Amino acid sequence: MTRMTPSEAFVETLVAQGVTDIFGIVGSAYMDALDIFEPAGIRFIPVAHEQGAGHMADGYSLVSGRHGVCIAQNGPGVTNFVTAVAAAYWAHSPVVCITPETGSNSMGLGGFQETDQIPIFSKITKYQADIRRSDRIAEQMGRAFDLAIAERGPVQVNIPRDLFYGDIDVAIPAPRRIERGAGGPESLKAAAALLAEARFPVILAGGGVVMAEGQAALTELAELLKAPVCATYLHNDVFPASHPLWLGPLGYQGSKAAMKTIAQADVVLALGTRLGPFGTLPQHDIDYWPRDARVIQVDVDHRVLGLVKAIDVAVEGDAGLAAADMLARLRNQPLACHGNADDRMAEIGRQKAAWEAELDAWGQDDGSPIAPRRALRELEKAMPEDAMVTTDIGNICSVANSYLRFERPKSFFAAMSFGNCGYAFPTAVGAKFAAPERPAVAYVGDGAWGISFNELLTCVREEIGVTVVVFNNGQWGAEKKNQIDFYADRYIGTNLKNPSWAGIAQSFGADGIRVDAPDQIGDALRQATASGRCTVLEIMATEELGDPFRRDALKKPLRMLDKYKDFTVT
Ligand SMILES: Cc1ncc(C[n+]2csc(CCOP(=O)(O)OP(=O)(O)O)c2C)c(N)n1
Ligand SMILES: [Mg+2]
Repeated sequence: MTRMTPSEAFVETLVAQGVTDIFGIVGSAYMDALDIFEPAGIRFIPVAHEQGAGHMADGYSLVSGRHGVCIAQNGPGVTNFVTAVAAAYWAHSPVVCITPETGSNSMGLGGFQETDQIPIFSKITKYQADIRRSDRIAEQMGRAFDLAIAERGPVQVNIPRDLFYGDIDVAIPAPRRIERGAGGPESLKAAAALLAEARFPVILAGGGVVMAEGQAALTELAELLKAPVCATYLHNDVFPASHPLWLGPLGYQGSKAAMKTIAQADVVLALGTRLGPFGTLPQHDIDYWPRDARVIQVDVDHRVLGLVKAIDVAVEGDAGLAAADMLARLRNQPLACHGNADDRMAEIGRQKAAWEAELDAWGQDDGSPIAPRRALRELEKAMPEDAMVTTDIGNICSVANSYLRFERPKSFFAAMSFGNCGYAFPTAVGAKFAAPERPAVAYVGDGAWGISFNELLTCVREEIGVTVVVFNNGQWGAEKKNQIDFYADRYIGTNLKNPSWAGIAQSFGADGIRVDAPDQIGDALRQATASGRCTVLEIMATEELGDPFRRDALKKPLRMLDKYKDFTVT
């Protein structure tokens, strides 16, 4: 035990957990601790809005493999975190959200900046350290940091502001990292037996493979089985796009080659994925999920095994270790899938070629303003090889799913199933802080840009060279698409009147480039990513829109009252 102040215990626990960067906005609530961040070796990154800090912590954690940490003033600063923490929850990001609270000496009196901060985060965190005694700060905080990694998700550290003061005897806990395993031996044996019998095995690889750093084991297993590899929705970086067995992502605006191939599977190995319902919805009018196939699902979280899809074998294990274990079991066995491997390779080749030809045909338009698919194809071709790309929620950003290919993991970050507009840019900023040597590129629609462009302030102040591609189509396009398809073209709230986003960027002190023609896109992207400066590429896009997100969840409107009868659509 050492005698120190609670602020010192707080900062020493951060140091013990390896924290070197914290995103937030200053506040009196934690200024006593903030004052010693620098001598502790912790950089405080001041942002424009706490939501931005939360997303930056998310991007930072996914790239670094360490915690992303954010902190704010009690009350309004803390409530500004909510959207970002919810997004991190569904992205399985180990974000530590530090929420100083109103003083324990006046709690309940409705003094200043008071709200009950525990219920607000209760459904979007894996663990909440609600500190009520200053001499437990280090112990409870250490546990929160440990659980963020062990359970892969955000945690909250809630500290009444008066508890930073005083003096305590304390031992700073060392981080505890729990070793993972491949899974139960019986389930792994059953999984290997299914794979050995399979005549058309397909691997569906999810974010768990990236988090487990299991790409090498996945690749070896796929090569042994000559099994094509599909990526789960928005996990396009799980398998190298140049690999002959690569097929691309399933899900909204995903790869037709992946969909048409998995539809033929007799055994699916779902590796490191919860098989989220949105990610396997029919797309491009293809209902591809192979209902008759036998499914092996591997995940570290036993609660998601068999939750969404019917499965035959459940393996509670680390995706990489489980893949390595199955590989070892299968290596010296006769495998049914070897008998027809050449046919399968030929089939994969045909499906990939057909999908590429379709993408090429869609990307021919030379017009100005620029057709979205042409823009996305040009960006794909000019993307630096080790780029980290984030995408927002929006129609063009979602269509980008067909065009985002990666060679290495930890390269693609999207607003997974929380789907919040405004995610991509601050997440790219956080990613860039974690890996300053890699180009960071955010794809953002003009509507979502209105939510998030304030973080240009952070980039300029902190000299962070993120490239933002803003698709200016003058509309909240993804939602307008619903009004086109379901609401007789009644555009309520979906048309946008934009300023010059390139000009706005310049006035912030960043670079801004307006791009009017497709043949300017490649050079503009290369220039922006090489410049080391924060740059907004404003792509002047047509109003063309791809399929809507939620055709599954919308119905043609029926009105029963006379006054609304003209608003029925049949
Ligand atoms: C925070 C938030 N608000 C609203 C929505 C609903 N929403 C989903 S997509 C979308 C439109 C996005 O428009 P834009 O960013 O311009 O991209 P576009 O669809 O035009 O390509 C909206 C409003 C959301 N997902 N998140
Ligand atoms: Mg738009």
